[in-house]
Amino acid sequence: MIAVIHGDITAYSGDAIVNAANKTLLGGGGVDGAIHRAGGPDILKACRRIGGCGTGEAVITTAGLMKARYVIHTVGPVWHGGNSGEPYLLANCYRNSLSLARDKGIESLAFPNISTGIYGYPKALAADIAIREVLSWGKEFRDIVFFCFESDNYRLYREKLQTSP
Ligand code: AR6
Repeated sequence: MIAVIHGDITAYSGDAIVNAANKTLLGGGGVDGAIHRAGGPDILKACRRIGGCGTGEAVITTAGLMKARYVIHTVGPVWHGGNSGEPYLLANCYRNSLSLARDKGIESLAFPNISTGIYGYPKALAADIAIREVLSWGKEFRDIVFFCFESDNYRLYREKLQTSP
C-alpha cells in the first residue's frame, strides 16, 4: 500500500526510514538533523564507518533509538536549474533506496520529500519523480509511506497519487 502522511518521519514505526542526507553522511539540517537527533549517536557512528555516499546512491545504518529498525541514507541532487542531471539523480535516490531495502528484507519504509528543502528541488517536479519511481519499483513492499512535513507537499502528493494509474 502506498500512503501519504503529514508529519515528522522520525515517528515512523515501520522497518526503515529514508534520510535525505549529504555526501559526508555526518548530519546536517532539515530531516537529516531530525533523524540524527531522534536516533542518537549510534547512527553517526555507523555513518562514520561507511565514510560517505555519492549523489543518488544509498547506504543503510541502524535507526538507533527510533522505532524503525533501519535508516537508509540517500543523497539527493542540489537543484541547479534542471539541466545538470537532477531528475536522473533524484530518481536514483528512490531506486537505490528501494533496492537496498529489498536486499535487506525490509517490508515497510518511509520516504521524506528528498531534495525539496535545503537542496531547492521544485516540489511538484520532485513529487512526479518520487511517485513514478515508487509506483514502478515499490510493488514488492507491504507499505511505502511518503512523509510530507510541509502542507504544500502533503497536498501535492495527495492530489498526484489520486490521479496516478
Ligand atoms: N520529517 C519529515 N520531513 C522533514 C522533516 C521531518 N522531521 N524535517 C524536514 N523535512 P531537507 P534536502 C522535510 O532540507 O533538500 C541537510 O542539511 C523538508 O520540509 O531536509 O534533500 C542534509 O544534511 C523537505 O520537504 O533535505 C543536506 O545537506 C524535505 O524534508 C541537505 O539538508 C527535505 O528537506 C539535504 O537537503
